[in-house]
Parts: sequence; C-alpha cells; structure tokens
Amino acid sequence: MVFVLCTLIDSMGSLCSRHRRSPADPEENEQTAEIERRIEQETKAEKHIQKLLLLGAGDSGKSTIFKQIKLLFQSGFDEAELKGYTPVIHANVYHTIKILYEGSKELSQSSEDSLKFIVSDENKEIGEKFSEIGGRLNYPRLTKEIAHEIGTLWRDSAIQETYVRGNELQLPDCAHFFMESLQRLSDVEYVPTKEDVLHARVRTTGVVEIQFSPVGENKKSGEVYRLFDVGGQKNERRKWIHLFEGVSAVIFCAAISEYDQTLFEDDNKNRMMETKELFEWILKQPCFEKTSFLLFLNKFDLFEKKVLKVPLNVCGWFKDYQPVSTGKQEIEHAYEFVKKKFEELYFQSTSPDRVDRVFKIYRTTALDQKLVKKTFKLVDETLRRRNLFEAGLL
Ligand SMILES: Nc1nc2c(ncn2[C@@H]2O[C@H](COP(=O)(O)OP(=O)(O)OP(=O)(O)O)[C@@H](O)[C@H]2O)c(=O)[nH]1
Ligand SMILES: [Mg+2]
Repeated sequence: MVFVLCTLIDSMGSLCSRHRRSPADPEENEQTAEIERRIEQETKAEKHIQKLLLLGAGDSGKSTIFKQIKLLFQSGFDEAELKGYTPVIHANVYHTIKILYEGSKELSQSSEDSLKFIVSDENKEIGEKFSEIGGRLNYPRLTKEIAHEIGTLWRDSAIQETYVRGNELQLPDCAHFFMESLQRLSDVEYVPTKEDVLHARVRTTGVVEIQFSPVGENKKSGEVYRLFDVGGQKNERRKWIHLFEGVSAVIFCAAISEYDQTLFEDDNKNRMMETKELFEWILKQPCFEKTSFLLFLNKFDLFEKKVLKVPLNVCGWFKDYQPVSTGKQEIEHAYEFVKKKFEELYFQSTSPDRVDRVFKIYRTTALDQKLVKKTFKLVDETLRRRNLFEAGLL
C-alpha cells in the first residue's frame, strides 16, 4: 500500500506540473482529479488501519492467537514455515521429558507419598540420558528409536504421577499433546501440522506484527487491523512502551488455568497474581485513556479440567471463592467468579474520566480455531461500533 501511495504521489507530482502548464486541458484535469481521489482513498485507508496490541504475561497465549490470525485471515503457513517448526517441536519434547524425569527425582525425595515418584530401574537409565540431552543447546534429531525410549519413560507410572504435579514444575502446556504424538513426530517425512504449530511453544522475544482484515461470510472486507505480538515475560516488557502510542485496542490475554502455577521467571510468584498486577498497570497507562480493552480469559479448556480438581482459592486473589456445585455447573460458577474479579479490577483501576472506553471480556481457548474466528468477529463488530460512535454516527 505504501508503495502504491508513493507511486501515486510521484505520478501526481508530474501530472500536477503538467496541470499547471495547461490548466484548460479537460482530459488532464480529469486524470488529476482521479489520482487525487485515489490518494485520498489510500490515505483514508491508512488512517483506518487500527492498531491492536496483544499484551499479557508470558505463556498466556498471545502468539497462539497471533498464529490463528495468520491462519484465519492470511495465507496461513506454507510448507517451509511448517517445517521450520520441527526443531521447536522436537525441543519441546526433549524439554518436557527432562522436566518430568528431574521432577520425579525431586518428588521422590521431598513428597509425602514419595514412593509413587520412583521411576523403575530399567527406565532410570533412559531418564538420566534424556536429562543430559535436555540440558544441551543442540538436540539430536528425534529418531524413531529415541521417540520409542522417550515414550517408554513417559508411560512409566512415576512419570505419569509427576505429570499430575506439572503445575509445580514449569511443565509446558503442550507436554501431553506432543508426548502422545511421539511416533508421528519422529517420522523421517514429518511435516508439522497446523495443530502442531499451534501447540508449539516458543517464548517470544521482540515484536512481530501482522496486518489483516477479518473477512466475513459475505466476503465483504471489513476494517484493516495491524496486530502486534510481544514477549510477555518480565525482561521483555520494557519493549512494550514503544508501541503504546495510537493504539485502538489492547487485547489482554490472561491464562485463567494458571491460578495454581508460579512464574517461569520467578518461582515464588503466582502467575495469576502477576497477571492481576500487569493488567492493573496496563489499565493505568496514560496512553490508553481512550483505548478499548478486550480481555481474553484464555486457556478455558485447561481451566475447565483443572477447576474440579484444584480449588480456585489456592490463589490468593481468589481466596474468597466458595464452590457451590459439581460438574459443569461448578465450572460455570468458577468461570463467572474469575470474570467478576477481572471486571472489578477493571473498574477499580479505571479513573472516572475513562469509564467510557470499551471493555469487553471473551472466554477463549486459543487452540480452538472456530472459537477464535467467532471471537474476532465480535471484536471487529465492537471496534467498528466504537469508530462509528466516535465519528458521531451512532
Ligand atoms: N490448552 C491450551 N493451550 C494453549 C492455549 N493458548 C495457548 N496455549 C499453549 O500455551 C503455550 C504458550 O502459548 P504462547 O502463545 O506461546 O504464549 P505467549 O503469551 O505468546 O508467551 P510469551 O511469548 O512468552 O509471552 C503454547 O504451547 C500454546 O500452544 C489454550 O487456550 N489452551
Ligand atoms: Mg509469544
């Protein structure tokens, strides 16, 4: 678009000078007017590109949303890009098995029911080997043989018990998915699928951006958005501030399943408490006086599994939570409780002169493409409405 605009400006320059030389030439006048109209349209279009920022703590799902946008509203991933994820996915496998084996050793010493964490003698050797490999900078290729060994260790009852305690171990959320796909991942012809790419875990460093327009079923192109993805871990956040100017909306991702986990970068800090503080800080930023806030309560799939086993009140922010029911009803009750906490936080952290900015909450599972598509349709509608309102048309 910038290129088109420059070309137009160039040609307009020459036309304008010609225009001055022969002001009475009706054909040229018409051409000039046409070009001016086009420039005006281009400029308007550029102005209408809305800047969206994905913010949130590390691991909250920002890049997964970003990948979904690429899949949904752009060309997706070509074969080379898919293949580029193979080393990442294999690293996720090596990393997972190392964490689990070392975790089992620790739990077999420190835990009350220590016996169930003792890996069988024949699998200990495998464990030691992958504990060493997992600490290397370069991992070997994941061959069928290696995958078989990792699979054997994964199925050891002590490792399965350790997996249940994964919340204490900084175990990545993709652990189960990849451990159950080892044979496929180790195929010589292996090309990651879309699903594999969505599960792959890489910590973002720096900033990436994408421009897109959510095209509806009627194929009419909507607003144009420029979406920025940033790294969420503490040492990445100083880069955020450079992006805070002229933001239409912040999409804040909060992983609601992480209420019983501690930060990757600080083992003493509960992840949900960190998210709470981070959200408060973002809400108070002077640049965001008129910015819309779209809060994605993400990882709902993990939340609904966890909440029936681990009470919400293990997290200090939710200590007044009282379960009222069981099953699906209890899940809904717990979700509504968390949602209300975020709502309260929003209104507490929003000064009265800012209360008219948009604030919406969405329940998301970033891995679920249909849901992300539906959510972005709603986001698009909300932001369009806001624009019309600001232009005095609503
Ligand atoms: N089950 C499940 N996993 C998710 C969901 N959202 C993200 N993940 C997984 O969680 C991990 C972390 O997600 P990312 O998108 O990389 O997190 P991030 O916020 O970009 O993290 P940083 O780049 O460190 O800031 C990945 O393995 C994702 O596949 C979700 O809704 N459900
Ligand atoms: Mg990321």
